[in-house]
Amino acid sequence: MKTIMGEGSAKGLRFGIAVSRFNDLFTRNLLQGAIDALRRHGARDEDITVVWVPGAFELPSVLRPMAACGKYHALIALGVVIQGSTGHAEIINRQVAASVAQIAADTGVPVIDGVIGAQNTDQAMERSGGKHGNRGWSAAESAIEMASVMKKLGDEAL
Ligand code: INI
Repeated sequence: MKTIMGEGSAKGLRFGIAVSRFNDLFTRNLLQGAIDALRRHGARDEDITVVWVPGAFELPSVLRPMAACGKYHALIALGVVIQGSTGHAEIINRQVAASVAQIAADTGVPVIDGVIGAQNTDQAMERSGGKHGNRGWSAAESAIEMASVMKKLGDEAL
């Protein structure tokens, strides 16, 4: 039996982070959490690229070329979509999640969905450094694990 598992070290790995300015009161905390986690696990600052976009809807527009360029071992999408009265938020959430999965499947580069879907600002606060932790931090940990596991898969004759 062969078991392949990712490791927790980010040493020598390159990461791209796409983050939305919409709701930046919260997305700045997500970004800080993600960067802290990458650093804490051994990533160097010169191996982290951050790209800002207007809103969560625009995240896939930059993630696709970032995934296709071959530079990054894993990508992280960060945003906060808060439910309004129109259903617009629900559409954005679904579209972004589907696009992120599609980009990862098309390119083979892991793309971690760190977009928070919140009912209100309290929920957004709780998940961007509040009592439910920081989704940016956990997204970065997933990115490290996936970067590591994909590297191992590449080294293995499957
Ligand atoms: N963008 C977000 O990142 N979060 C939101 O909650 C949000 N809402 O609710 O409207 C939002 N809208 C903007 C959207 O992402 C695009 O930037 C805009 O539609 C232009 O394409």
